[in-house]
Amino acid sequence: MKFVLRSLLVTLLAITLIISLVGCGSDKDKPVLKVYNWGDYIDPSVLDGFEEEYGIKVIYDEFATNEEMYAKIKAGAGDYDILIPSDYTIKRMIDEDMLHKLDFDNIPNYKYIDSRFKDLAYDPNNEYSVPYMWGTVGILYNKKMVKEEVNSWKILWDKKYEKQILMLDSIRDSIGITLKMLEYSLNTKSDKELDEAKEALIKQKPLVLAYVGDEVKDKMIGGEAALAVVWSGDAIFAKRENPDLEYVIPKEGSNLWFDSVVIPKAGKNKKEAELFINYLCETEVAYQNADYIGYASPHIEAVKMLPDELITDKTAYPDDSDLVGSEVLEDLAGSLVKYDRIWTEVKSR
Ligand code: N2P
Repeated sequence: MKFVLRSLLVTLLAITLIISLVGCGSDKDKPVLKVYNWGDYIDPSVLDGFEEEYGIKVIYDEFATNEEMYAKIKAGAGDYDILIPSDYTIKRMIDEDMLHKLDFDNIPNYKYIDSRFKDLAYDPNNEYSVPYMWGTVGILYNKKMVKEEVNSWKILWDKKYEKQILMLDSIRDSIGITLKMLEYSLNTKSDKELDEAKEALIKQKPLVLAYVGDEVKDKMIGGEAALAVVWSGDAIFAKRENPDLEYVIPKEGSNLWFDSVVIPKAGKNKKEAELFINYLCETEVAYQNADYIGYASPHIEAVKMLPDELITDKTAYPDDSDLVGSEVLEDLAGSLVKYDRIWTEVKSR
């Protein structure tokens, strides 16, 4: 009897041990990192690499615009540890005390970031953000469908291209390029200029096939439209798939943008977040990521490793002369409601 009891106890102990060992190895006990990034904006193997190297589970979600991301965080609806917003939205989040200052001792690879991308106006002393990618907004067009020279935003108002035009479903991008078409600043707060932009967008609407997000790439690759407003890296991606496509920054100038990695106060894992930022800035990782997504990297060493055909392509890496007249978006603070009203009105027509 004693023997039976003892072997029963031993078996029980062994089972408990096995359960706890298996439990340790399972995902539920791993530290986690919640990342919120733009759609199609990372090489998935970068995330796998981070999980493997550090044993940290990455929970990854995507947004389509800065405004969508901001609204979610502001509403307390996402406890993300990492966000990758654009310049003007980072400024707004700093002003509203939504971001942690970064501990750069934990991000030694920050040294690889080109100083051209440090201390920019949205984060003047570079305390809150680490540059991720940069680029422009421009027109992607299909040379088989558009036979004339494309050099002005005005072509997006040409009736010849009725229902062959794709606009971005993004308030600052679409109002911004309309303001540039009218030769105004894309940061204007002037009621008169904004009124003109609204009228122009309403006039353009019958020519627009759709207001789109990431699907713009597939639509242009598939030849579904002749002209589209796109972000430069998406143009690189689409041009790789369809050689009939070409990208241009119109002569009136455009939006020059910077997307940077930040740590929101809403998150719970600042240490893991800084580890992740440092990982993104490892040369091999930054190279692999930039090569995969096509967007321009601010990482000096990674850029050196990229294929010649990418770094000599002005779509991704424009010269200063291509950027004449281009502006960086600024946070509009109280004047944002004017833009909101315009966009609501245009979309509801
Ligand atoms: C990629 C998103 C690009 C970000 N789909 C433009 N700032």
